[in-house]
Amino acid sequence: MRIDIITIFPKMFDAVFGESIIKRAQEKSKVKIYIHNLREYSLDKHRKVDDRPFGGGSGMVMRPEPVFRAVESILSDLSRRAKTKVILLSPQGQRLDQGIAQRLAKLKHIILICGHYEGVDERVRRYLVDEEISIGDYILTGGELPAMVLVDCVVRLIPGVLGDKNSLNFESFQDSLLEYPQYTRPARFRDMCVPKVLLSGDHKKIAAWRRTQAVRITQEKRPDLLKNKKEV
Ligand code: 9D3
Repeated sequence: MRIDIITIFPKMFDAVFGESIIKRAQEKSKVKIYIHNLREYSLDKHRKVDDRPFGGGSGMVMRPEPVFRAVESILSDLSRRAKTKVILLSPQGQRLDQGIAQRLAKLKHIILICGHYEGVDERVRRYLVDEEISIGDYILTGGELPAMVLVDCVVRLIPGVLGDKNSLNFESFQDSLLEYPQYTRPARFRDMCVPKVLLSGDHKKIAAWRRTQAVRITQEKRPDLLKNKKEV
């Protein structure tokens, strides 16, 4: 998969994409991530990327020209536009969830536009963007953190990024449950003991216990996650 990110803060991505699983996924050529500085696509003499809103009002609006030029330049690099989606990170978007991540993970190429200021010129939304995505109902200062969240959850779904264990679990019921209680050594810590079943060596019993616990915890903490599920 190829991911292009258009942003006015390119340095924000270095730490997140330069570590851990995303770093390894790039090294293994499972994903290629390109960060583009929006300012470099501005034809304005001061490389301005924002301007005052027509009709007045507070705040600034992202100008269409640099955004269109950035997307067009990325697309012209490529032989074809197949399985490419242009995505705007915006508070108006559909809320990111695991289903959206799974759908995006099947694409060849995504282009992410990080919104800023009070918003982007509506023509970007209407004529350039295929899809708008939000990461939740709270107000952030821009689309950069949401873009990193989206990349993180999509990249881990690309086959070969995590290893085979994950791909077997793909879209399974287990994925919509919260985690069962986990323990590690020692078996007894300050008089607090690990549940006996986990020390029993009976793998069937352990699996059954974990499943029951996962369902119980999900029912208690996030009953909404179980609502659309039939099999328990
Ligand atoms: C206070 C300004 N708001 C007026 C209605 C609009 C607004 C514009 C831009 C609010 C936040 C932002 C910056 N946020 C994003 O670009 C963003 C975002 C978010 O704030 N929350 C969750 N997901 C996302 S995706 C992009």
